[in-house]
Amino acid sequence: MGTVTEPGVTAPAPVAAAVASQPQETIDGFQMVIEALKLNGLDTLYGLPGIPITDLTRRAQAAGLRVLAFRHEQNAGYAASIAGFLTQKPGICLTVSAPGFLNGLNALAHATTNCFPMILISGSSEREIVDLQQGDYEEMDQLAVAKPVCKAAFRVLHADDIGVGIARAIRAAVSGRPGGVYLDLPARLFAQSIDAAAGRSTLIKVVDAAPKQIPAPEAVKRAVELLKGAKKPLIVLGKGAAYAQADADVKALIEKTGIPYLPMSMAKGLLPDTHPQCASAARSFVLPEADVVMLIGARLNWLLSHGKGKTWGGKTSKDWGGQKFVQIDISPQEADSNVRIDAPLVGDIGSCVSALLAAIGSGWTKAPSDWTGAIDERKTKNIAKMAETLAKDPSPMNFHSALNVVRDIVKANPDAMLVNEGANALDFTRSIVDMYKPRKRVDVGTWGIMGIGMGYCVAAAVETKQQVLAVEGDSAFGFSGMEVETICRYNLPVCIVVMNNNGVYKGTDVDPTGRDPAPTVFVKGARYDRIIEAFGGVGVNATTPAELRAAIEEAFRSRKPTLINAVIDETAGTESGRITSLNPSAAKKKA
Ligand code: ADP
Ligand code: TPW
Ligand code: MG
Repeated sequence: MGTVTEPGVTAPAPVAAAVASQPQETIDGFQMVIEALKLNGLDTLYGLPGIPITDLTRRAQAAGLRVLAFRHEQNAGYAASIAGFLTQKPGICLTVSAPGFLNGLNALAHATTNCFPMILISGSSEREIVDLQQGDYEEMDQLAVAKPVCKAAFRVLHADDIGVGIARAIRAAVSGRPGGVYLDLPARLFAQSIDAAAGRSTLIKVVDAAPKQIPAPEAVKRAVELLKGAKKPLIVLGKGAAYAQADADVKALIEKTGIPYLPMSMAKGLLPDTHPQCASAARSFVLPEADVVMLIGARLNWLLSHGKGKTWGGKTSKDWGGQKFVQIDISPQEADSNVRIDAPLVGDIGSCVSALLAAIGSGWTKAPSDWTGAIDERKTKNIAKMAETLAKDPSPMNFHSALNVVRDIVKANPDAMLVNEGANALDFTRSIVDMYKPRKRVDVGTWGIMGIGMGYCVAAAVETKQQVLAVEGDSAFGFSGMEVETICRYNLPVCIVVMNNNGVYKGTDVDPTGRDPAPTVFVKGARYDRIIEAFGGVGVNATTPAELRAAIEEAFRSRKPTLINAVIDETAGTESGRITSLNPSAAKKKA
C-alpha cells in the first residue's frame, strides 16, 4: 500500500519497491474492484455514474460486467435489492458520494428491513478532509450515516484490502439473515496502483458465503410434537421461504402433512395459489380459528397483526388469540418478538424443512378433515362471491374489471414476473391475481414502500430474462416513472399498467377552501402512456377490459417496452386500501 503523494497518485508499494529497477505490471483500485466482483460471480451493477465512480462503470462494462445505468440512484438501489432476493447473491448498487449515496440509502434500508442481500457501493471524498470537516467536494461521513440502516458497513482505504472488503461485504449480506451492506470506497482508492501479481493475490473468492444452518434435533422434535397435537393447524409462508429456494421440500411438507397454508404477499406462488390447501380465500377464518401455526420465513410484524388481537381471535386489539406457534427462521432473535413462540426452529429454511420431513416420516396423520372441510366451505363461498364481482363490466373500469384481465394474463403466462405497488392497486392485485410459480411476485414489501416499481422491473427483466408485468397505482408509478427511459434504453420486456384513478387512493378529494387541488389528487385524465412514447416505447390508453387485454397481450407477444394507461373509476378505491385502520384518524374515531 502506498503513501499518497498527490491526489490520485501513489508512491510505489513496499512489494514494488523491492523490484523497482525492473518494469512491472501494476493494477489500480478500479481494476481490483472489478476483479474482486467478477471472481465472486457478481456480474451485474445497478448504478448511476459520476465522480469518483464513472470510470468504474465504464471499465466494468468493458470487462464484461452488465452495467445498468439509472436516472436516479433510489431506483438502482431498489433494483439491486430485488436482484438479491431473486438470486440469493447480493445485488450491487453503485453510486457517487454524498447526494448519490443518500439517494441509494433508502433502498439499502429497504433491503435490510426486507432481509434481501444487497451491497451499496459508494464512492466517497478524501478521509483527511472529511474528518476535519474542511468542506471537500460532496463531503459526508457516509460510513457513519449508513450504519443505522444496514446490517454491516465497511470502508477500504488501500487497494490491497479491496479483496477483503468485498469478501466481508458479501458474507455480511448473504449469511444468516440477509440484509443490506454498505461498502465505502474513497476516490483515492480507485487510483492507487499496486503490483499486479501481489494485488491479485489478495483477492478472495468467498467459499460457502451463506453456510447452511442446521436446526438442533431437540428443536425439530419440539416442533413436530406441537404439530402432531394440533386440531386446527396452519402454515404461514413468508418471503423468507420464497427467498430460501427450498421449493420442493416446502411443497412436500405441506402436502405430506395436509396442513392448510397462507402465503404472504411475496410467497404467493411458492405453491400455486390454486392449490387445494391454499387458505388465502379464507384468511379471516383461518387466522382466528387455528390452534397451532407454523411460520416459515414470516415475521409476526404488522402484516400479521403482531400475532394477536382481533385478527387472531383475541378479544381486544392487544389480546392473544390462544394460538401456539412454531417459527422457522434463520435469525435466533426473531422468536418472541411479538407473542410467545412455543417451538422456535432456528436454521435455514431448507435444512429446517428437510429435518421436519425426516422427523415426520411416512406415518403422519393428515390435518383433521373437519378443519380442512370448514376452510374449503369458506373458500368456495368467497371464491364464488369474487367471481361474481370479477364478471361485472362497469364503465368506467374499476380495479376488479381491470384486474380480472391481469388475472387471466398471469394464468396464461405463469413464468412472467409481476411487479406491484400502490394502495388499492396493490391490495386488489394481491387478492385477485393468482400466482403459479415461486418468486414471480415482487412488491412493496415490509414497509409498504412506494417507489420500488421501475427499479424492480429492470432487475426482474435482467435477472430472470422473463417478461415483466408491472401493476402500478398512478401515485406509486410517479416515484420511479423516469426509469421508463431506462427500460426503453435497455429494450427490456416490461409492460407497465398504470391503474389511473386520478390520485392517491381516489381522485375525488377537493380542497375545502377551493384554492388548490386536494393533496391526494393529480391532473385529471392524465395520459401516462405518452411518457413512454417519448423514448420510443409503446403507449396505449385503455378504457375497457378488452382494450387492456389486447394491449397486454400485444406487449407480451412483442416483448417491447409498453406502458398502458388503464383508466379506472376515480371513485373506486378506498382510503389507504386495506390498511385504513392504521390511519390515525381511523384510530381516533375508534377510541
Ligand atoms: P413476510 O413479509 O413475507 O411475512 P418477512 O420479511 O416478515 O416475511 O420474514 C422473512 C423472514 O425470513 C425473516 O425473519 C428472515 O430472518 C427469514 N429468512 C430469510 N431467509 C431465510 C432463510 N434462508 N432461512 C430461514 N429464514 C430466513
Ligand atoms: C415512500 C404513502 C401509501 S400508498 C400511496 C402512498 C403515497 C399511493 C397510493 O396511490 P396509488 O394507488 O399508487 O395511486 P391507488 O390505487 O390506491 O390509487 N411515500 C412512500 N411510501 C408510502 N407508502 C407512502 C409515501 C402511500
Ligand atoms: Mg391511484
